[in-house]
Amino acid sequence: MTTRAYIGLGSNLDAPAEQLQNAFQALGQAEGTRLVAASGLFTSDSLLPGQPRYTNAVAALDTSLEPLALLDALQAIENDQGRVRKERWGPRTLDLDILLFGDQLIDVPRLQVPHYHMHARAFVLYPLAELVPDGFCLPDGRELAELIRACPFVGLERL
Ligand code: A4P
Ligand code: MG
Repeated sequence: MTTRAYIGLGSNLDAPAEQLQNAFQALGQAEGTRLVAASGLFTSDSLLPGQPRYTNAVAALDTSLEPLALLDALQAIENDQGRVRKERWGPRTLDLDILLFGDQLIDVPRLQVPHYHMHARAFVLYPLAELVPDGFCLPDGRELAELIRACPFVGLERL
């Protein structure tokens, strides 16, 4: 059995667009997962002042992995691409977040899904919208199109 998962990609160090292209490739090669689709790349200013601009995208995966095994696989890809965890929210070569895992609600110490704040982040919602069918809803029943209407495109640039 496979589950459709959506992964948020972000980078603001060391050629972000290349980091994301490499990450899409790595996601496609990860054991037990298949890359179904990749969104376009979007740039925006960091939510934290004083950090380089971010490039973000979203990937759709079909995976036979359990959620925590998928998180392990994503963290291995982050590490392969030179992620150094110094401080939470610090600049990074690659950040991979599990946005959605089927329609599951997950709340364990290592993993909360849906990813917190995804419902209010333009750099998540707009690329996600490129990959989902019309009328797509989050597990809490809120429609993606509605979240997007409440979250203007302002400051986002599609490469
Ligand atoms: N974790 C819990 N839930 C999840 C999940 N759904 N997916 C845990 C992935 N990981 C999850 O993550 C810290 C821990 O969160 C992990 O060990 C995992 O067990 P991390 O990637 O080391 O830390 P982080 O990314 O620094 O923290 P966080 O909270 O994910 O940061 P955000 O929210 O991603 O914010 N501005 C723009 N324009 N674009 C961005 O992408 N990103 C950030 C970082 C700030 N500003 C930004 C952007
Ligand atoms: Mg993260």
